[in-house]
Amino acid sequence: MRRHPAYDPPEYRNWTLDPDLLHAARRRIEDDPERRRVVEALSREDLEGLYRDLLRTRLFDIGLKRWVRQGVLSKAWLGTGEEAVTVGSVHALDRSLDVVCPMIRNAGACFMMGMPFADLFRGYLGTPDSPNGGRDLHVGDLDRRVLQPISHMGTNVPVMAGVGLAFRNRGVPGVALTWIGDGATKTGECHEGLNFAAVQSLPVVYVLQDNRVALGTPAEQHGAADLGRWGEIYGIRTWHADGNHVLDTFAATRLAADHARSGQGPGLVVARTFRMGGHATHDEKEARDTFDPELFRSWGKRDPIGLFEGWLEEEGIDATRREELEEAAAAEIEAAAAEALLSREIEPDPSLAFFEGFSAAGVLAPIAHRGV
Ligand SMILES: Cc1ncc(C[n+]2csc(CCOP(=O)(O)OP(=O)(O)O)c2C)c(N)n1
Ligand SMILES: [Mg+2]
Repeated sequence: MRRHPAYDPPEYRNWTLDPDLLHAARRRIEDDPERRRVVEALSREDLEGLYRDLLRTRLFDIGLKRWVRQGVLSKAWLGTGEEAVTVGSVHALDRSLDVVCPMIRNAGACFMMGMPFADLFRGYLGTPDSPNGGRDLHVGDLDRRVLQPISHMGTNVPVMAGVGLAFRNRGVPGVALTWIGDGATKTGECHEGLNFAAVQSLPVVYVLQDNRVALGTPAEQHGAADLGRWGEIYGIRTWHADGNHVLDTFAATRLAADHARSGQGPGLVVARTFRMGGHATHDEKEARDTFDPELFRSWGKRDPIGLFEGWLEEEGIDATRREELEEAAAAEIEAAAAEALLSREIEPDPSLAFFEGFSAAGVLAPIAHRGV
């Protein structure tokens, strides 16, 4: 993809493909018969779809970062370098049936489930026409099977166990999927939710997005030194994934989702990755000061988009076709950002200041009428 020197991490600016990394990515799929079967079933259209969504996820983040630089926003939470975790796992789902609850670093899941980009930008702007009326930058849309998270880490884990329970009780063959940060693994809610999902054998997929940091605390210091065998504690079947390899995350999540959908209980995908920036745009320097520069260097070589371009080249999806897809994605995001900015003209309804809480029936109605 075209690099964006003003917004990209320095490691991405003059990015070139390391053939050894591409070779290792191939081996990872080819040496595992189950993953190989899942990846070989992908059509050219599917591969282009994965690429398009990687680009859209990166370009959406760049759009937000530009707004921060321009003073439109005070900060933004980005997923730079972690895009393949979100894109691979959402593509592994049945998007007409399954429900996701994306954390802030998984914002790409919202548009992959069908939410308009302009609405995601409006969520950040807090305009009255944003999906939650401007109340929170976390957004969702139950009609599009996206459950809006709250800011409190770990709370999505039991909530999605509840969605899985609803699926089972109503005889709907859906899967509930959410992501868990390495830091969030330390919350009580996370523990309770995983335990409940496991003992009830619920159709839930948890994707552990292990970027080895929580805010400014490295995983070794917050007590998550090795999460590789974490699922065993709960008796949850685990698939390990290279979180910078979109096809590996896709294949691992598809296997976990098949397992959960067939009634065998929850699945855990442990995806190792790295945050190529700060917790948000305000502390990028702190992240650079916290981590060994070698980590940025080695993970920078593993840009999930660049690596997948190497794969696509070998599949005959050449630079000309990739540029077409990129131009379309960039135009789409550009138009959505411009559209969302217009929403700043809308006067908020003063009665929103006296908001008295949701009625339970109101919140549950959209999911109830879909038989979830
Ligand atoms: C219960 C709770 N405690 C603290 C916070 C403040 N907080 C927000 S994000 C974050 C770190 C999250 O780390 P991790 O789960 O690894 O996710 P990442 O940001 O790395 O994607 C913290 C401590 C919070 N939102 N909720
Ligand atoms: Mg983390």
